[in-house]
Amino acid sequence: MTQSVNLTLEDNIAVIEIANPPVNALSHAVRSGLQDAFRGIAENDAIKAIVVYGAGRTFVAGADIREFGQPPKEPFLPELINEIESCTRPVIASVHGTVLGGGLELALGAHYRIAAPKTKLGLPEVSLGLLPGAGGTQRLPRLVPVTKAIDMITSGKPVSANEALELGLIDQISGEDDMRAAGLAYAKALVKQGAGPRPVSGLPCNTPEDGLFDKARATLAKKARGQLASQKCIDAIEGAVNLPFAEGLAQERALFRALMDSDQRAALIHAFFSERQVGKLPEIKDVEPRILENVGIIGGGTMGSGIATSALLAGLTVTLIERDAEAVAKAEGTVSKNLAGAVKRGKLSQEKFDAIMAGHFKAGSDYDALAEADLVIEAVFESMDVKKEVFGKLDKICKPGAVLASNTSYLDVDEIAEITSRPADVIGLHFFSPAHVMRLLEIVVGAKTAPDVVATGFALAKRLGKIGVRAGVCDGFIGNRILATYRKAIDGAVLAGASPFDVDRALVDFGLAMGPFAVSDLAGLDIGYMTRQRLAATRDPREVYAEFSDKLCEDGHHGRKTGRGFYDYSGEQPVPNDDILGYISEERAAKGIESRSLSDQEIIDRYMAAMVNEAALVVEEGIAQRPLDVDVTLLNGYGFPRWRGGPMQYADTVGVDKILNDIKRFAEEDDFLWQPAPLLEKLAAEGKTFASLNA
Ligand code: 3H9
Repeated sequence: MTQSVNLTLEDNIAVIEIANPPVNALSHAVRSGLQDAFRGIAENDAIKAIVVYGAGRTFVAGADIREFGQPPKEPFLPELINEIESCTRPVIASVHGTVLGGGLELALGAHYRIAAPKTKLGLPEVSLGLLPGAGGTQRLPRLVPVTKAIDMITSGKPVSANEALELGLIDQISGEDDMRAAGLAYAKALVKQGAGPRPVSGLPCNTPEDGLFDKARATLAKKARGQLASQKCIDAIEGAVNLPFAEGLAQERALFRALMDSDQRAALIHAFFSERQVGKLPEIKDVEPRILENVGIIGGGTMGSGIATSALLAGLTVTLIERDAEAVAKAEGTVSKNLAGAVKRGKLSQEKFDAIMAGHFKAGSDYDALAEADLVIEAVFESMDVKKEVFGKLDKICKPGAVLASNTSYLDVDEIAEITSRPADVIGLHFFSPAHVMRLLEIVVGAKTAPDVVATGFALAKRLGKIGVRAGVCDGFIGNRILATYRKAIDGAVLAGASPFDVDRALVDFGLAMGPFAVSDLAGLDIGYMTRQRLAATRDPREVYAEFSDKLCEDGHHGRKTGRGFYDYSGEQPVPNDDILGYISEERAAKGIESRSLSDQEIIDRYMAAMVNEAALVVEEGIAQRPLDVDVTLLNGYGFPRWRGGPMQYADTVGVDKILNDIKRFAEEDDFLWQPAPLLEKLAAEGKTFASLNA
């Protein structure tokens, strides 16, 4: 046995504790320890039953993901679980916390299951590009209806202890949280009843409704577009229904191994660890964040109201400031509507909603109400003059130590900070719309921002359930700066001969949630227009500037909000606005460009090369601390397909040298836009990956 597995005996019951903090993952040491424990038990006839439980905050949250990608070491989990299931005395899994993946599979290999009331049980492997590979796809549909097994395995979403009990996934909910004691009491009762082993593998598989698998495959082809794992999950579950247990298990294993070798698995696990790594910065290690209870928000438009909603849902007190009574009423209405939506979706109780509206949320037009705020987030019109006016006022009113934040998405946070007498307290907090839904928060650190203000930004992100990414000051920070460049590349593809609709389709097929032109319509074409106007004076004359978006905007078409942009929204479904093709061909003619046909692959290559190249500059300049910060930003704020892991992971997957060669190829057409980033050239020359810079 190992230190991470401890065996004790009590009244002829063997009690096995798994102690591998933080989440009792089934590392090699844990698997070996469990095997030793069960082999010892097999030789001791005096033992009447076995209880397995987890020390600390949870039972087992799965296989040890850190071991993935390394050569597997025996004992392998599927065989170990089979060995446990074949134990001749009853085995009881006494579980609490998050019983996930291999953890639930281990519990399914036990003969009886008892859970603490707040336990969550699930098989989230699909979100790591895998399927449950230790019997989960075979044992689960033997206990719960096949539809439910499909739902749990392909969504990865856990069920509550109550639902698990109703489904027959567990046998009991314990009356106490001490799972050693609860497991022992259950074991003693079973021994007293003379209950024997009850292997799930010996049960017949539940029978699915006709056509269930085909229906599930078709649904997932849309819902989980491009993802390998969800389709393979269905194959494995179908095996549970059609094959004897051992054969189904062998098929599950083969499917699991194939997924383990896939780029999607590597990308999704990269995303998992990057999101946990992104907030770990030397700058804030051991730095206490400032107190954060009362939040002030200036501006009650879509963004300000969204931020207010997010803060209120996290239990913070919010004071929102708007210009006049009419704007105040409008903002109150938006926040209340957002919160009512949360009640409807079961994210907020009606009592909490009432309490928020009665006391935790105030809106008015007097800045003095912000005197006691711990943090004020400005979300007013994106203009430096307007922002400076707001920060001048905040400087006079806010208490010493209050954090003063701007939600600007492009502007110079240092310039804003300098208007105040306390630049160390000023930070950028760039939320993404809708702010109560989107998970990304860019935390923009100015030249003088104090470390505890940075730590407060990260503490806020955590409190709001968001992922905070540290960004440096530049036009557009990490995300919008990269977006501006890849947007130029695809505008270039359109000028060269593709239509905006070709571009959107190719990139949606590549895995983006929406095509970039459809996204512009959603955001409002006037937003990008204003940014381009702001930067017009500094534009390099060598840039081939695409004008068709500006023309559309100047003609009054601002996208969805005006009913027309790149697409026409007057019908039930958006349809391409073919008028745009006229603007584009006029522009091509004026610029002397002969239109040619571009393959989908070329569109994707241009898009990705521009994204990776700008990202390399962003990393090189320290705007993003590491490549992983770029990946987390693009994954959580820009609809980049999670199963591709982000642009830097993508570059590592296809090869940094391939991206560099693409850039050189495109430079033959436009050598101003396509200038390789020195970091990209260096990595390619040294045969290194972006991931090598993450450590
Ligand atoms: C599987 O089981 C395959 C099997 O079917 C077949 C095998 C043959 N391994 O998220 P947190 C670390 S696939 C290693 O911040 P929370 C995590 O990196 C697995 N490490 O806490 C972090 O480390 P650090 C299926 C893991 O309370 C620390 O634990 N299971 C693992 O917000 C705390 O994590 C899953 O997919 C792991 N399995 O959330 C579950 N899990 O402190 C994945 C976590 O150094 N895990 N760590 O940054 C989760 O969903 C969440 O971590 C959990 C806790 C809900 C458990």
